[in-house]
Amino acid sequence: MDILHDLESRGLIQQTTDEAGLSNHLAENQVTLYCGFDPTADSLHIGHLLPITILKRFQQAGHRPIALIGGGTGMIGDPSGRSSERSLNEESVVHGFTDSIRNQLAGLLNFDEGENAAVARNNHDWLSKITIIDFLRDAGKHFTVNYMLAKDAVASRIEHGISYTEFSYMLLQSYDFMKLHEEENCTLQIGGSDQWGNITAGMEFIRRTQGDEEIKVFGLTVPLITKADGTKFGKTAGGAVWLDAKKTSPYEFYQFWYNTDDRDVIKFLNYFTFLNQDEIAELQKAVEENPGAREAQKRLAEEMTKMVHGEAALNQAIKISAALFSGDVKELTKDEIEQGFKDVPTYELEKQDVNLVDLLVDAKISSSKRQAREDINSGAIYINGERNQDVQHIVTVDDRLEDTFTVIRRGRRKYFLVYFK
Ligand code: 629
Repeated sequence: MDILHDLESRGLIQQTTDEAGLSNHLAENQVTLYCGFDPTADSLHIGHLLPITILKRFQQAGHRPIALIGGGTGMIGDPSGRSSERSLNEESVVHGFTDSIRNQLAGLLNFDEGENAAVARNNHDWLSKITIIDFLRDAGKHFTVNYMLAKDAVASRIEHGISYTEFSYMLLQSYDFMKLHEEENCTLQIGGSDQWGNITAGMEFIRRTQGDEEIKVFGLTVPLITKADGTKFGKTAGGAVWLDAKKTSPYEFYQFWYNTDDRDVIKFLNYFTFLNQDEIAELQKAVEENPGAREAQKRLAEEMTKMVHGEAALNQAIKISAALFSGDVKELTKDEIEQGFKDVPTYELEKQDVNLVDLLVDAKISSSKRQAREDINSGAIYINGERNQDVQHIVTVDDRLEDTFTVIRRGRRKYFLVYFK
């Protein structure tokens, strides 16, 4: 199957500027394409994953992807898809974000394989060098304000206001497409559907500056990801799902995908994974016949965690998930306990022996001493996975995992962590 049909069958194409033309262009050439990522945080998040996998799909089909890091545009702020003005970050902050994001992209795309190795470029390299006079003459003159006002990103902000800074953003992104077309023979820009206006502005700019009717440049956007329950994709109670393991642990990342709704899981397998149609059809059957087994969710979580964090982190995530499910937490390492119990109520105290009843009350696991004794007597209290029915029990070094943690469970699933400093 050719790349466009593969994308289409996965539901990954929102819009293309000239589908037939692009299809021919891809059939006849090794095409250089790009997607841009602005350094607005110290990490990419799950919302960036779709265009990244599209770049990978094009690369696997023999084309050449450029990951453009917006070291320059990140200083300005894209108004696309936003209802209010962004606050500007300090230059040194943007530089720091740029480095982090470049490193992340390096781990996700193949930058060292032969003639279609991925390429990284930073638009700060050229945008920071243009003078204002050249910019207004060479770029500004090709855009009418009328054309710019008609773009969604601007039109939707007219009522509440948009700064001249953000208004100008589309010219910078257009300049990039022109630059990459010139220097890298880049002929296709991809992005989320929020980028349609910026992508088509760039195509317009290339046509006008190169003044050649024969010039072939294309744009392709992927759909906005929606969920069956109507909530926003990529957000959890804890906020965004980041690709940086320090911000969202591989275990949390695994759990995020594992918790996908039955109604969304097949769509997400199509969107995000490299499984083929037969494998996905098998998993669809599994969802229909035995949804309780969550086979499709498990596979999705595995594929995604492996892609972003690697095989070892995936195995850890699986181990933590199994331990938390069975209650058998004794074999977990310090790092695994920290990942698995990050969102669990944690009580800190000095390394010392403590009476279990007192601990249950102090850590707010039981509401009173009387309740604590009742909880212990009734068999509701587990220490590191083992039921403890001794109301006299003293929690000692023997109850500390890695000499630091005591995992207390009350009832079937309610976990608490005692952290001995
Ligand atoms: C210079 C900068 C370019 C081309 C693109 C850009 C960045 C672009 C943008 N993109 C979003 C971002 O940086 O703001 N103006 O966070 C984000 N993108 C990936 C997808 C997106 C988009 O990185 O296109 O739709 C999210 O899925 O919002 O020359």
